[in-house]
Amino acid sequence: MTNFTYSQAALDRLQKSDADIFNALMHEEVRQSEGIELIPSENYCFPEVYALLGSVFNNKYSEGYPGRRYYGGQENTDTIENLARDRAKAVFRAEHANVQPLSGCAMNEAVDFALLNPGDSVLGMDLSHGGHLSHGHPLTNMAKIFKYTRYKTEIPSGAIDLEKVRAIAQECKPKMIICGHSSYPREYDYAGFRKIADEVGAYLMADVSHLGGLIAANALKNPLDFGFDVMTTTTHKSLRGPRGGMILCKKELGSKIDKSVFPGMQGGPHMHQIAAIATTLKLVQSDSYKAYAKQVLANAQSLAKALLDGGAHLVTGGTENHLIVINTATGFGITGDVAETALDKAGITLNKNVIPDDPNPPMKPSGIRFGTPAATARGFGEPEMKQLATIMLQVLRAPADAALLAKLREETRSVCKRFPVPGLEGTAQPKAAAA
Ligand code: DSN
Repeated sequence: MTNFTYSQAALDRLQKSDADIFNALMHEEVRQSEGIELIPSENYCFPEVYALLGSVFNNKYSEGYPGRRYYGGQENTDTIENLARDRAKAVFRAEHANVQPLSGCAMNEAVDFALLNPGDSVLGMDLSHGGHLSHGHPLTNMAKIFKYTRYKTEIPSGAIDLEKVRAIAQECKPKMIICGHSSYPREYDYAGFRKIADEVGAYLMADVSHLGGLIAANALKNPLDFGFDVMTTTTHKSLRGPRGGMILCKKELGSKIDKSVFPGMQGGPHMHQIAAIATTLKLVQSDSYKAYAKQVLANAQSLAKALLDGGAHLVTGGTENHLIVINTATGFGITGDVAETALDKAGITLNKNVIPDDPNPPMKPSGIRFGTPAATARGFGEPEMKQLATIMLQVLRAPADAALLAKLREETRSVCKRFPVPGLEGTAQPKAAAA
C-alpha cells in the first residue's frame, strides 16, 4: 500500500467505504511515481502540504479576514491566515497579501474586479504567444465585461518589442497592463513595462503563477521590485504548495483587493489550503529550496541545449526560465497532440501547446510545452536532463514505433525508480490496489 502521509486509519476507511476512488488514488500514486512529469505548471508538493490538506482545518468556515470574521471559533484559523499573509509579504517583499483566492483564475478575476469598472480597457499578452486564458481570452466570462487588447512577441526570437507595446497602449488606453504568461520561455523587461504603464496611467499587474517559487527563491526577478502595483501567483506550481492563489499588492490597493476576493467573489476561504500555503511559505525560505530553484533553471538550460543539439525547433530559440516550447510540426513533422500521446506511452507527461500565431487549432496545435520543476523536485539533475532529451528525441522522430516506445517506457521507469517522488520515498514500486 501507500507510504503517503495520509492517516492510515482514514485510508483504511476509504478503502472499505469507496473502493473505486481508493483504487483510483492508488493507481494515481503509481502513475506519478513511475512516470516523468514535465508539465511545467505541475509539481510534487512538499509532504507537509498533504498533512494540512487532509486536516481538520477542512471543516472550518471563516468568512472574513483575521480579527473580523462572520463565524466564531477562529483562534487557530486567524493564526494560520496571519502567518500566511506575513510570510507572503516577507518572501515576496510585498506591502499587502491576500491568501484566500481558491486558485489562479479566481485570483486574477478578483484583481480585475478590484481595479476596473465594466467596459474598462486592459492590455495583456496574446494566448498563442504565451499569455494565459484568465488575461482576457475571448472565450472567458471576463471578456464579456472588460475590453481586452493583446500584445504579441516577435517571431522567432520571442522578444517583446516595447515600442509596439507602447503604441498599442497609447491606442487602447488600458486601465491595467498585464505581464505574465503560462507558456513564455523568456524573461520580461519589467522596468520597461513600468515605464509604459506610467506613461498611459495604467495599473501594472504581473501574473507570475509559473514563476512564483523561482521568484520566492530570488532565482528570477521579482516584478514588485520594479514597482508593479499587483502581483498574483498560484501556489501549487514552482512554489510546491497546495492548489491555491495569492494576490500581492501595494498597501493602498489592499482594501480594494480584499473586498474583491471576499465578499466580492468568494465565500468561505479554504482554511486547510491556507494552512498549507503558510507552511509552504516557510519551507521556500530554506537553503535547500533555494538550491532547488537554481537547479530547476539549470536543468531547463541543460534540457533545452540537448534538444537544440538534437535538432528540435525551440520556440524563442531557448529558455530563460523553467519552461520550453517546441514546434513539433516544423521540427518533426507531427502535431503536438501526436507528440503528447507518443511521449505519454514512453512514460513522459507533458502537454500539447499552441505556438505563436499557430495556424493549427488548440486540440491539434503545432507544439508541445514542458518544464523542469517536478522532475527537479524528485532529484533529477543535468545528467538526467540529457538522458531525457535523448529519449524525447527518439520518440519525436518515431512516434508510431510501438516497440521503441515500449523500450523507452522501461528506460523511463528505471530512471524513476532511482528518484522517488517526495512523499512516496521508500515505495519505489507502490502496489496498485486489488480490483
Ligand atoms: N493551467 C495552467 C498551466 O498549465 O499553465 C495555468 O492555468
